[in-house]
Amino acid sequence: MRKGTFKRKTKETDISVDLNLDGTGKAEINTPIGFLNHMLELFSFFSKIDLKLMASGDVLVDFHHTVEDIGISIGEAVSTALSDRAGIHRFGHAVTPMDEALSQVVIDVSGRPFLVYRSVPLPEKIGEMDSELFEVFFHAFAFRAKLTLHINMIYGDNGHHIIESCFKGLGRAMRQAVKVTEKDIPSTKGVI
Ligand SMILES: [Mn+2]
Repeated sequence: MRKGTFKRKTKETDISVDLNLDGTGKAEINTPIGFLNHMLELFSFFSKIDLKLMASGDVLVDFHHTVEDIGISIGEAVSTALSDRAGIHRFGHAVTPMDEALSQVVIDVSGRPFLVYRSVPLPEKIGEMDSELFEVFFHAFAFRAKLTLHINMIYGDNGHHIIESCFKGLGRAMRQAVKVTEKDIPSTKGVI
């Protein structure tokens, strides 16, 4: 079982993550941001990554610190769980509809942190969450998990649907990318 744990306590946030890449998609998510809880439960379900996340933070300022630090913490735990990344499929992709919305998510667990984020126009807030924070989350996650992540929103009208298709897609793409399908480290360099 490939497991990762990460704890981070600062003056702004207090976060702990326990995850299992070889899980069944069991989520226990407890953050002060309802919409993010909903998104991370979907991510866990579709990735089959068991995810236990406890987070509190200075949400009276705004959600920025908490969202960013949750992205950092999940990314770090994923990186720990992947260890030397031997045997992983490495690539994953998903085109995911949610009613009228469609998004494309592509992952390369490359060891090279990168985010391409192409958004369609979103409402200023989804739930209580500022829409600009989704990019903050995906950036923190990709950079700490050390993977290349492309989030390409293709179209959609409803902000909830558009973002939900992205998080489901992230889960589906991660499931493929971290699955053990190879014998060796999947790079011609021999190192990821
Ligand atoms: Mn929903």
